[in-house]
Amino acid sequence: MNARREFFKVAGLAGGAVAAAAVSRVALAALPEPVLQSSANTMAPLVPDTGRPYNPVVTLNGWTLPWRMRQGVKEFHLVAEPVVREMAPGFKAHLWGYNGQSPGPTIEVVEGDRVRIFVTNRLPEHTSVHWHGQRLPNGMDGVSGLTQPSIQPGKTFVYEFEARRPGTFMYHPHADEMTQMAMGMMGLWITHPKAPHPWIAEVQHDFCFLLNAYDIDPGSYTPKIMTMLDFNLWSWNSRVFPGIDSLNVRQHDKVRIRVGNLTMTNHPIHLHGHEFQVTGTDGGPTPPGTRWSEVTTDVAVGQMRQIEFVADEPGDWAFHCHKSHHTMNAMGHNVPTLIGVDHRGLAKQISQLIPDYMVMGERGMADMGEMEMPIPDNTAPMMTGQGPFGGVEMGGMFSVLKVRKDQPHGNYQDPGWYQHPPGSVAYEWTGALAPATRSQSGGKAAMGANHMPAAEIEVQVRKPLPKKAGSHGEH
Ligand SMILES: [Cu+2]
Repeated sequence: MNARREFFKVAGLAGGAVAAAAVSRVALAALPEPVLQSSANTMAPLVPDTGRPYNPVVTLNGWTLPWRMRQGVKEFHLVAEPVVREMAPGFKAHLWGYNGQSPGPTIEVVEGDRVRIFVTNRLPEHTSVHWHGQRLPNGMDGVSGLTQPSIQPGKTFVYEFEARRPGTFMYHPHADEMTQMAMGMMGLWITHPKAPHPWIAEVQHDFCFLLNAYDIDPGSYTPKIMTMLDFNLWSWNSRVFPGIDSLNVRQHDKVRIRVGNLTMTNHPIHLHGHEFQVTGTDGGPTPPGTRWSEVTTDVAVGQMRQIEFVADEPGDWAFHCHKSHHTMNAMGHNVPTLIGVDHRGLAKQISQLIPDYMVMGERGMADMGEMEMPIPDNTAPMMTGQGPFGGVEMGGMFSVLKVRKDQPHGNYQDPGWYQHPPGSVAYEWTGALAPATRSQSGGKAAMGANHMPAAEIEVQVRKPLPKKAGSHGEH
């Protein structure tokens, strides 16, 4: 007996109720089932089985949201909700996101697709979704109060528009933004071209991730939402190194990487071993005549950038934000610079009072990566990660591009560490060291010796300590 007849029997209904029952079934069928994902692994690309074909992207430590086609419309269902995100092995954060993850799943569509997105709010406060960078009717722009009422907890709203231009886009709330973005609510949107496009290359690997940042005290789980600049976790798709998967590609393949920035500062994204071109910006693909080669590109706040290169150099190539504080995890930001300060005597005295006391920093901060320093539960080490030659001493926005001649196409498995050809690795000099000789040149044209100061001047600088809360700055 089918469910519908069962329903009639139980409800004791007949003839006249059929219309009402049919309506409710249609209403129920109108809402696609939300798909949830709680794993922080990089999921295989979602090859489209309905709608127009395209080459799907790979979301680093993320996934693509499945859809259903309904009368020619591509339907998605986003659920805004609290989530637990593993930001690195051993470190979980209590964030807000979509469909079980922060960031939310990547949405992939094709230029010209009609898209309908159901957004259900399971947060404790109202929200909305802004489709960052899209051409759409004003009322679909998702700015709560301005273009729509906000979505109250428990309610579902429907957004519908045509994906008018190809490119890399983002989505995020436009309601209590400071809180909701600090809590991790954001996602990527990729619009593929509907036909071969003269400015959009065919690539064999198409990666994407969002730059995001959190301020989570060591040992705690929830971001401090009032932080504006002094974040302590700089992440890619809410993961920090060594929790960010490597980008594994086949040698001589063309690679595209799409990056969106939803942090509060810019990030100069740097690739080792290759030059790339910026082939797409917020406005979509760039005309080829405007492109030049770079090894670093700055991604400003709220921007999207696409880079492309041929991965022709085999190896394990660092790929990271070039702000060195962004390749570290949570640390005490008030640690003074102690390089050159010998505190051996001091440490001995303090250790008589506090047996576990350790001094760090007088030879640089590399100690942090080496020493087995006890850290609070649920905390990512400040700089860590083991490579084949030792500690990588990195954290935050850092990953590795792995280029291999035998990486199978369509295979994103980590191939392990690079096997260097003999004689191609930097090595220790074990011969005699010649004594240093001082250069005899006093400088010539621009700055002759007679312009030099008479005596050497040694400058000692110490940065002022941050102001205590409640104290007033002097002007
Ligand atoms: Cu950065």
